[in-house]
Amino acid sequence: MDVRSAASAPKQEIRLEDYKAPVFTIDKIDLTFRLHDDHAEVEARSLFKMHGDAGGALQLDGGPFMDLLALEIDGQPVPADQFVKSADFLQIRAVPKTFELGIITKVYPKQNTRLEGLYFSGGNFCTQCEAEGFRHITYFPDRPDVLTRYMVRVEADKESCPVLLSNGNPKESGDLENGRHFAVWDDPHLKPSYLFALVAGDLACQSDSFRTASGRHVELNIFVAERDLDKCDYAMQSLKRAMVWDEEEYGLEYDLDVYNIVAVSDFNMGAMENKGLNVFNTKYVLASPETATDADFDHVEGVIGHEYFHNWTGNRVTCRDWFQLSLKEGLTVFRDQEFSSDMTSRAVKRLDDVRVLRMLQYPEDAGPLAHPVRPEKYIEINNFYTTTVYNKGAEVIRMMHCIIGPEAFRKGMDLYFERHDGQAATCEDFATAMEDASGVDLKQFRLWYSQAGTPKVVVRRERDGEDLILTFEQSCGASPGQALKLPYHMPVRVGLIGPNGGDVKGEIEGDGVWSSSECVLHLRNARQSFRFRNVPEGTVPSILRGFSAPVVLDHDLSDDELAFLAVQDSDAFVRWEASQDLFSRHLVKQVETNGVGHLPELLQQVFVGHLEDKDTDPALIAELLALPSEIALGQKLDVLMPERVHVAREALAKALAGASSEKIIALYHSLTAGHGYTLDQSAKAARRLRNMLLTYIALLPDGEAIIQAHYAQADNMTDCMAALTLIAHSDFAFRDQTLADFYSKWQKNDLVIDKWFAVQAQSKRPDTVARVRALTEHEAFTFNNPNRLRSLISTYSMLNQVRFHEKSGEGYRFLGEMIAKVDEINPQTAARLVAPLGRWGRVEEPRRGFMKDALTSVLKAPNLSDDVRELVEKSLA
Ligand code: B3K
Ligand code: ZN
Repeated sequence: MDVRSAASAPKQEIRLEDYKAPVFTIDKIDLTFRLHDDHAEVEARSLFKMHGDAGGALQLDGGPFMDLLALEIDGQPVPADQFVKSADFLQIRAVPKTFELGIITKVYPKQNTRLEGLYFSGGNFCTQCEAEGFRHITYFPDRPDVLTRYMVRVEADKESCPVLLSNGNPKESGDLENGRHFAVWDDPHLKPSYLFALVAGDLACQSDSFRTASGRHVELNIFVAERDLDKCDYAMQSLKRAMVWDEEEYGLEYDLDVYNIVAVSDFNMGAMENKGLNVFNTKYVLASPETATDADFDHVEGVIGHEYFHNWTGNRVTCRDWFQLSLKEGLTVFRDQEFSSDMTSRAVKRLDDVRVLRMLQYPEDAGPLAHPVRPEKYIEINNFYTTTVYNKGAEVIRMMHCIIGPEAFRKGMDLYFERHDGQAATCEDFATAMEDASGVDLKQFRLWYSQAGTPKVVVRRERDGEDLILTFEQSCGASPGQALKLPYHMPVRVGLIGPNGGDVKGEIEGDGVWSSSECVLHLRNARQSFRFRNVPEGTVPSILRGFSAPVVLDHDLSDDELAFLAVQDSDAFVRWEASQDLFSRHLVKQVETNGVGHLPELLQQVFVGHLEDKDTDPALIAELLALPSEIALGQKLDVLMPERVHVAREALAKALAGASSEKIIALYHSLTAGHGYTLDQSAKAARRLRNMLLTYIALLPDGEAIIQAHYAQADNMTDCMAALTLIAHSDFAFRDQTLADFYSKWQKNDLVIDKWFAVQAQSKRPDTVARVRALTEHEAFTFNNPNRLRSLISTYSMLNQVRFHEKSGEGYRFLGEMIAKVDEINPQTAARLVAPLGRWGRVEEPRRGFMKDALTSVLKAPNLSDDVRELVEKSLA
């Protein structure tokens, strides 16, 4: 069946306010999959119970890519005039109160390039059902509030598919005729269809086991292609660490006899938390020192943890409807962030998370695709797996944690599970549990779920005799469909640093509470003041510690005060933020005046102070030394001027490098000595600092030789990529040869070749857009693999500000063409490429016109998907 010819009518908008509970329950479903080379037959038998007056009809969700072979009620075929089938649904005119529904469908996994439903990847059958993939396997009420018990039988050829997996516990297996075999899986837990999974293929397996606190023996398996078996160890260790962590932090144990993870190379996202059978993108499972960077190892640990934590926050308690997505995603991101903080460095992890939020979520919240953490309407739900739902959603949970405190938060989690285990719940249910456990009123706080946009907070100081008064003003700009915003309840963590660098306390007048050396101020009004009594002259406030609320802060600290905080603050976030603010202030001035001025003494002093700091974690020093990214600087300008930002930032980096070259090189070499490769935190931190120093060394006259040596001597991918990134930016004579050598060395390893594409897409060289276009013709490039598309096209358009915003408009035209092309193959992944073109409001003509032209040209593509159409239309509005 031709995938494109089956296009259905455009989808209608779905609204939260229209939610209606299902009028039936399903006691159980028995599924049989008969997998064949060119198709699969799926037999589904479900026990329905209708409640109330449903008018006697039953409507099931379906999809345009499957054939209906049989339809029965209680064993009797349903006559053709008793049902209607469209591309998207199946309606049976009249059904009894209770009945068994039998359906046989035929699907075509090898033709499924959308990677949703049942598809084929790297020689294996696998599924992706969240959010609405199950309806492409069989007709079913494919909504998260229909929970049922699944029994699954898989039949396939024994030689090509020796491994047969589904959710739950293994029940039975055996041989069949004609070289085929079967396996039966029984999942005792109720679950919605989006958590269904099946995998069948020829996979190797790394096994281990875990004993839960209450004594359950759990078999742990990671299934990968045979050639990747040596790269699963870190994922397995991470899984065991996650299991221990959830027991210790939340008292949550695993609840099946097996935990299976399968890694596939063609996957639309990072991973999927299917009950007992996680399916992962290989990127978040496979890691070895030769092929993965330290950041890759951290991501593996984070995503393994994330999917594991979903077993409770997502699976045991799931979402009532997709508007509640952040109920599971925001909460689970918060949990994985905390897990990673405990496993690595809390301070540095927080900076990483804040950076991601500002780089991806803030632009979303400020642009045409802005939506609340709990959206109110959507056309294509897959478009709402956004950084707002995930990352801002996690910040919302973090703020609750800060407002009610860790003990009450844990009590609230316990209460949430006590009340909602086995149910489909709402964000409101979660907030209520937190409120009931803490006794804190979170009514106003709930605005974080319903209002879109990043609030701005302006803080000003006043002295009144011995007292310091901080006055805060909060506001939030209009966003699509929301002109006016009400003030939020936001927690602002504040410390006071006395003139000698020590903490100062001053009794607060206003809604704030001290705990040890800092306090939490509760902002609830548009304008609110707090008086701190008896604060010594020269005290500097340290505001928004730990980035306690996802806002844009505008303060009145002087450059000298920022420099003081950058060195003295005990809060790592404010230290880093103060350094960044200091650099940004200078750079924004340079951009606005198109200046190439001198290096201010103060900036150099702060930079040298960081270089000479022997007391701080080297990973944090690395971040303190980093200049704000071009994207972060761009956000500080009313009108984005990408070239000026690039030139000003390069000039400052070069000046800083030049002024401290000896110190930089000495520190670089001191970190080299005696460090054999290990994955210890201290070794990772040393590599982070050393590789940060290398970015400055690249700007020195003798930098080329050091970088060449760094590359040649690298015994791990972290060091190798640090050098290769700089080489790809450079005019070094050995540039092209190095890239060619890297390619031939790694051409059989897809994840490493993704890095090779990404490093070229990130290059700031003026010829980048032409090279990126040429790379789409490279033998290793394919439009069918989402990782490859992201490594080249998303890296270029989302991370390379100056080269994407080429004045010629070529970057925009290229992206527009790519979106249309990818949409023919994989609409979900195509839709994820759209956002950069929607940011035309931040640039001036001619760029603005070119961006809109690129969007308009996408709309002209024949058979455009609902996924892409929804985002492009909103982006043009
Ligand atoms: N829950 C999945 C995401 C599914 C996306 C569907 N388009 C991964 C995760 O957040 O863990
Ligand atoms: Zn998730």
